[in-house]
Amino acid sequence: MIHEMQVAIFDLDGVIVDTAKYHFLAWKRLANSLGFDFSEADNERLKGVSRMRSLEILLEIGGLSLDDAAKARLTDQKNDWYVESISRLDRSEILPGATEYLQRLLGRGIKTAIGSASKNTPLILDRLGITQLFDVVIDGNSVSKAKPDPEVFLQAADALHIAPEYCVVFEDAEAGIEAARRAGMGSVGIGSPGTLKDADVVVAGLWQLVLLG
Ligand code: B16
Ligand code: MG
Repeated sequence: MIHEMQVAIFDLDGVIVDTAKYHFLAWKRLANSLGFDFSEADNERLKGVSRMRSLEILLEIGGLSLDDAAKARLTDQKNDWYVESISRLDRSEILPGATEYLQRLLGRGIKTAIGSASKNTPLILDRLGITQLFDVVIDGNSVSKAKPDPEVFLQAADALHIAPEYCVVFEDAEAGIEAARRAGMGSVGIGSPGTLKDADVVVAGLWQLVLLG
């Protein structure tokens, strides 16, 4: 049975704003400081992935193996550089159609939520000036299991007291689409149908949904 959407849950990076480029610059700077290079293609592997797991992938690329204390120092360093760049974010970096689509949903009485892996979510929403467009924000500060685990999306549904089958997740990463499926929610992939083949619907960006009305 197909249910009409009552809650729209949005991933942040890649759906509302493209912070991947700033993650990339910080990870590349870290790799370079460790004596190896890190390409944009490598960065694709980090999208939607938690901070510590991202470092582990980066170290794998550089052929390095470090203890937990050293890894914690490196993730802190990367995050300091990343926060430095996102502190300069402004509204012009909101992805096309995101604000319009959120306003449309709220006008129709549909609840909105953020379901992101990023611990920097509050800062990013604040810099973009869109915190008030979300009824609930669930992010890396409140979840213990990373996508494809459904925890982040289930917490959002729970906070809004709506059953998962009435929720739809908007995601740019395969792991996020898988998390939506495991949560028992519908999914809209943001990106290419080739990569997001398990999504119920795929669009190039939220602007396409604004066009459809
Ligand atoms: P932070 P999303 C994810 O955001 C990013 O795609 C991923 O590259 C990043 O490592 C992760 O957040 C954690 O971010 O280091 O800021 O806590 O796509 O889940 O909105
Ligand atoms: Mg994402």
